[in-house]
Amino acid sequence: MKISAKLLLFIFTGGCIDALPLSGNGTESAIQKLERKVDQLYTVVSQLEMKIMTQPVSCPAGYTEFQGSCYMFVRYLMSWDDAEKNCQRFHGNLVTIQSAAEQDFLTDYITKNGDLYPHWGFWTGGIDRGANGMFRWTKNNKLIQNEGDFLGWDYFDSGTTQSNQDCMVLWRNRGYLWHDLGCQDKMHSVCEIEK
Ligand SMILES: [Ca+2]
Repeated sequence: MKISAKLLLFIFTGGCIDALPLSGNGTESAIQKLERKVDQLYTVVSQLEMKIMTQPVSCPAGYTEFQGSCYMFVRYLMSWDDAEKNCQRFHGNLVTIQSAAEQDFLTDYITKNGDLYPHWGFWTGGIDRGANGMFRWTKNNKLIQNEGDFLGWDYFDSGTTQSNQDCMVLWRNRGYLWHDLGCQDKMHSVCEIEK
């Protein structure tokens, strides 16, 4: 009996405990050793979990990281619907722009890489189809005019309520501020995988 119990503990500990006293106080000591080993393993697992959680975001191929989100700038010209389908194929949606910093990142990236994107407009995820002037983000259907929302509209353009212009574009000639446009027009686009 004593030999098989020892063998069992040897197997459980992966051979870490060489000689196990198996009676009286000695048996308690072997169990305590095992408990310590388990505690050590829990510590190692927690440290590994922490390491994984604090790793910087790594974006899929074709995407660029900014503040934890991933962005893909699409050169091929498509209608708004095709552009959104294309983003979904790559696990994202057309971009939601929630801060001045995000707007600046997009503008800077497009400006720096202008040679790759000769067209004057980029589709975003803003759309007001069926509710004129009430733009929402396609990713989560969230209304864009809630209190505190960042708004990047070009207020010199009065066209945001035209009924045939339902899709939001970043317009180069207006510093990439937001404009509404007919959704069938063919534009570059920006996909985003949000953090
Ligand atoms: Ca965003």
